[in-house]
Amino acid sequence: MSKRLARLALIVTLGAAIGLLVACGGGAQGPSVTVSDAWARSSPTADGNSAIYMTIKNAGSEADALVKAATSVSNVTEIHEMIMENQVMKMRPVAGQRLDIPAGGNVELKPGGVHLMLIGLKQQLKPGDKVDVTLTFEKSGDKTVQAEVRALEGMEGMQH
Ligand SMILES: [Cu+2]
Repeated sequence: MSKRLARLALIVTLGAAIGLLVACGGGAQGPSVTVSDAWARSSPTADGNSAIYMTIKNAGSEADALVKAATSVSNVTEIHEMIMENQVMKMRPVAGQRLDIPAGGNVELKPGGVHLMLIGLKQQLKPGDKVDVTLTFEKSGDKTVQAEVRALEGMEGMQH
């Protein structure tokens, strides 16, 4: 290789390295998902069902989706939503068990809205207890968060 070619090769290599640094340093690529204020509804008995609520925030530039949830305290965990049917609020599994978390968005799981349904409790959930929830996101992968058990005051007769 001539001296001149060698210098050219070096410049090209440096250029590529700088380009890579810029691409990685941007930080705005892809989704950036964080979960806050996760809590579980207390249960009066050691069997039956319960629900978990939380806020999922995506500060990134790309949408993500919650595609699965699991806990150690229930046999099954499903993503549910509430719908109005003949003037009655009903819940049903979210289509395809896929909850979109839009880029720059905030998705709130709360009583009367979208929730994680704990089906077939293995133990009673008492206020103050902690429940580990593993959330699987389409792009961000698995995230485990801790939900604190709280009583759902004033809504005893209402499910979820
Ligand atoms: Cu439900």
